[in-house]
Amino acid sequence: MLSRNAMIGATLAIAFLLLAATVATALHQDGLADNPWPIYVPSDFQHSRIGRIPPQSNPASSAIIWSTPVNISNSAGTSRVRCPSIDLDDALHVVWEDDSSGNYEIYYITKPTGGVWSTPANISNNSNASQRAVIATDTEGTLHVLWDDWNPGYWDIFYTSKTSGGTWSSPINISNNSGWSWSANLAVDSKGGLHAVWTDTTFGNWAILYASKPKGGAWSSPIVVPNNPGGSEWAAIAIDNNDTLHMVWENDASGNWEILYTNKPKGGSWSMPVNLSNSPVDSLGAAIAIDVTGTIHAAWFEYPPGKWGYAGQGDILSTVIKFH
Ligand SMILES: [Ca+2]
Ligand SMILES: [Ca+2]
Ligand SMILES: [Ca+2]
Repeated sequence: MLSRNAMIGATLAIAFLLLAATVATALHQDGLADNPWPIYVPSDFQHSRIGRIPPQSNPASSAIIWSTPVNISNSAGTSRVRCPSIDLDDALHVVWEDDSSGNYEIYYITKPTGGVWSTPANISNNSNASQRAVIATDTEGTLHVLWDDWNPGYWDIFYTSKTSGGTWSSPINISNNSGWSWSANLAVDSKGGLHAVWTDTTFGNWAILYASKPKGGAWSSPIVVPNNPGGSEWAAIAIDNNDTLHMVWENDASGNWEILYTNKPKGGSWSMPVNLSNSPVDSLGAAIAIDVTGTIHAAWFEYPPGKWGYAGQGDILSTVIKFH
C-alpha cells in the first residue's frame, strides 16, 4: 500500500491532470442523461482511456512522459466519463458509464501494479440511467462508489461497496428524496468513514447536500451545506490529514457564477462559505486537492462573457489556501 502522503500526492496529481476533463463534464449542467447540450470530452478520454506516469528517470527533467493510451472500456456503445473517476492504493480502480446494455450502467475495472486490466464489471445493473460515478478506497482497501441513478422520475444518489476480495454490495439509495440529486463526490477519512456531497433540488434552490457514514455504520440523513442564496452545484471535496473536509462548488447568487469554499473540521460544522473567485465573469468547474504539506489547492475556469459552455475557451485560475 502507498503511504497516505503518497496517496494524497498521487490524488493531487491526478486531480490536476484530469482537470480539463472534470471541467468539461461539469458543463453538463442539468443532470439529464438525454441532455441536448454536447458534452465535450478531450479525445484522449473519448473511450475511457487513461495513461500512466512512469517513474521519472531524470528528476531534473520537468517533462512528464505518458504511456501509450489504452482503450479499457472496449465498448460498442458510448462510454461517458466524469473524469473517469480513478482511485489507487496498490492498484488502479476506475469507474465510468456506458450504454451498450441499452441503458447507462456504471462499470468498474481494476489493474494491480504490474498486472493487467480486469474485465469490466457492471456494478449498477438496473434498467434506469446510471451515471457520473466516483470511486474511493479506504484504509483497508474497501472500494466505495457513488453515482446518479434515475429512480425513475427523479435522480437519486446510489452507493455500493466491495471489500478487498469480496463482491459488490446491493446498491442503496442514500439521497432518497423527491428532488433531483446528482453529481456526487466522495471523501474517505482516516478511520474509514465516508463523506458524500452532491447537488440537490429537494429544498428549493439547487443546494449542496452532505451525508456521512461511519465505518460499519449507516449513512446519515443528508443536510444542506451552509449556503449563499441562489443556486449551488457541482461540489468537489477533499480531506486533509486531520480529517477536516474541504469543499468548493459553483454558486450564482452574485449574478454570475462564483466558486465558493467551506470546510468542516472532524466532528464540527461546515464553515460559512468564502467566495474564492470573486470575479465578474462565470467561474465554473472547480476542483480541489491537498498536497503533502497540507496546502489546499483549488482550480476552476473563468469564462469570458459569451464563452460559457465551451471548454477550452476559458482561463484556468487557481487559488492556494493555507491553513497550517
Ligand atoms: Ca442503469
Ligand atoms: Ca433525489
Ligand atoms: Ca465569477
